Amino acid sequence: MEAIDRRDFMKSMAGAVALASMETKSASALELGPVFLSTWVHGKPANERAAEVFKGGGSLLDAVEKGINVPEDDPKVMSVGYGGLPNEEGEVELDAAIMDGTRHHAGAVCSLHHIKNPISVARQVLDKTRHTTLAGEGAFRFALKMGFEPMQLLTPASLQKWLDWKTDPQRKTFWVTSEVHDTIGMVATDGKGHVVSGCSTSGLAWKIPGRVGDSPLVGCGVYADDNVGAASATGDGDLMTNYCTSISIVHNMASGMSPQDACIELLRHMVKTDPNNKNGDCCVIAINNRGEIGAASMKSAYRLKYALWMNGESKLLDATALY
Ligand code: SD4
Repeated sequence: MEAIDRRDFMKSMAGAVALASMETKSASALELGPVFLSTWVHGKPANERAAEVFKGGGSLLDAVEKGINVPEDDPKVMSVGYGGLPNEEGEVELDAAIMDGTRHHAGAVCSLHHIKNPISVARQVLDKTRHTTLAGEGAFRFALKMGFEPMQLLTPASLQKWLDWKTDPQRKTFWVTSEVHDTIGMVATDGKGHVVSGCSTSGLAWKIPGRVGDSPLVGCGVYADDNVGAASATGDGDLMTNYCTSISIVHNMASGMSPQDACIELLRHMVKTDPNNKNGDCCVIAINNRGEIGAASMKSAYRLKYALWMNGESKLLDATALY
């Protein structure tokens, strides 16, 4: 019998182990399938569209982009895209970002006007440029160059709301109502370890022109890293930007926490640094690269309803609230 060289033996063992782990990985990937997790009630049709695009052969980025287009196109959703509530001068300014966990790269647009699908413009920034973020007039001109049609984003309903606000002597400048929800954040996996995060919003109603919230900022409204997972956020972006919520959650997951614990830990940290943050409108969602999910709100008075699409089932659920 031929003597087995120790090195050859070790090599073939390593090969067998690698093969076995590949088989395990593909078996669990087959079981898992894609997962889409989005913020608020309008996240449900967005997830359903995303799942449809993915099943039809689109990439995970295509799926998240097209899913987010659904509330952007819907004038009844008054916090995203067409029909989103305007800034204090009555102009709709949109923010969006999309991040690819494989390339570890995002595309983003801030204060974009007259274009109803900022997430698709952000996707073009990601795919067609070496930049990450375009803002204001530059973002608008870029969108025109990419073939997007300019349009009036105010609807009769959003114009009326702005007029009501404008003529109210008691009006507040930074105001998120508890009824008109809100930014769409979506995190997703293909079930094989790839993750994407996307976010699109008209921002806080009646904001000061030029104000940029957390949604289009990498690490705040979006973060995705295939090595760990992805996160997104909705709520008071002026507060949450200071905590880089999405990257903090992904880092919490990288240290071994489940997505749910990672979300809670971020909110706890916010309160530890300033107890007043207990009153903040803060909601977060997360997914890891194994398809486990998390969703949490700071307070029950601003509790996140989130949408989950998994195994062909589309659901709406209430997130845990810390206070
Ligand atoms: C912003 N985070 O512009 C967004 C708005 C939002 O729930 O999500 N509202 O601050």
